[in-house]
Amino acid sequence: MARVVITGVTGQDGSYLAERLVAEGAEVHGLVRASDAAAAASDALARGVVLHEGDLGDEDGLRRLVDEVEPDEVYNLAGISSVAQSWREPVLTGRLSGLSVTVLLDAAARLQDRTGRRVAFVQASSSEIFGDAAVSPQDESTPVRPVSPYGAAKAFAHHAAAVYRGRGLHVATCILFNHESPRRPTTFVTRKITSAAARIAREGSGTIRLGNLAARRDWGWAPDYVDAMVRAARHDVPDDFVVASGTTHTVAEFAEAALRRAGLGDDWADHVESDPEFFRPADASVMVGDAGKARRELGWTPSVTFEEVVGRMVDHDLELAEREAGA
Ligand code: GDR
Repeated sequence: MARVVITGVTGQDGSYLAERLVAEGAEVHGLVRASDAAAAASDALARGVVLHEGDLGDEDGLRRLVDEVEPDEVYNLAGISSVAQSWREPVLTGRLSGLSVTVLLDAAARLQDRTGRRVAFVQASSSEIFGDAAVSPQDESTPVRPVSPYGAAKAFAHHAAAVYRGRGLHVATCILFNHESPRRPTTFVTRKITSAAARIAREGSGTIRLGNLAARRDWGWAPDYVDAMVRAARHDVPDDFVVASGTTHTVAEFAEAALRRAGLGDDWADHVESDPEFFRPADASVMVGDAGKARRELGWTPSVTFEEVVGRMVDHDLELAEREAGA
């Protein structure tokens, strides 16, 4: 039975990944912050995850976790995941999403040396490492040139992963483009839109205040991206893999699709406003990934289209709004 450590187990990807690995019969250990521990405990019990309270900023604690569990696979999904937040807390972002990755990589490499067993490590890398890329679509050879503190932290971690791969650790990076689900918090634009669309549909009026409506992103379905990470961990050759749908849409198009799904099709534009408050100091204008390498080498394919991602999220939020109204 595989023993697995997941950092960020309470997040969108971590929870899907934990469910999948538990269903496969793996022994899954998850790192949770003290502040999330109580809430996570009830969920984790249902998911069959062994929780370990800890913090990415605590180097000794991270090393102890790896030493004690002696995992076959480590999935590093924890960190500050919001680009917008990284502009407010750049130093913390660098520490948690950048430096702490080195601690985990180093602990995994030492474990491998000590036990002589392969330790597979997957780093959740990000399309944000490419910044405002000069080429489109972006692939594994696109220059790393971030434009946000989050992107810089992820770029550091991405390079650190390659360093430890060179040292003999089985490190794969999945360069994840945006991936969504009903488990997304509303701090991200997709869920902000779908939850607002459901509220507007329910109340009959209202607007969604957004930032840059022209930003183009490559939005996929989160469980598909988790599947890519598992494939990367178990692939013979540790490598970098872009994980993306290959299609790109503007924020305005996402809003239109969501409002249409919620039954507000014809006058969808009346429900959307652009507000300078939500613009970022710098933001990539077009992101779209070429996942050809993941398709060829990992046999990975995305299974859910853009329209269906939007549809599933809106349907979930309509149901939620209905339940809350009835409560
Ligand atoms: P992103 O996701 O920054 O790409 O990072 P987010 O959903 O926050 O933004 C996507 C795009 O939408 C624009 N935008 C807004 N964003 C937010 N949050 N709120 C708004 O009101 C709004 N209006 C427009 C943004 O400027 C941006 O262009 C996500 C995270 O999951 C990262 O962890 C991950 O690494 C990357 O995707 C790939």
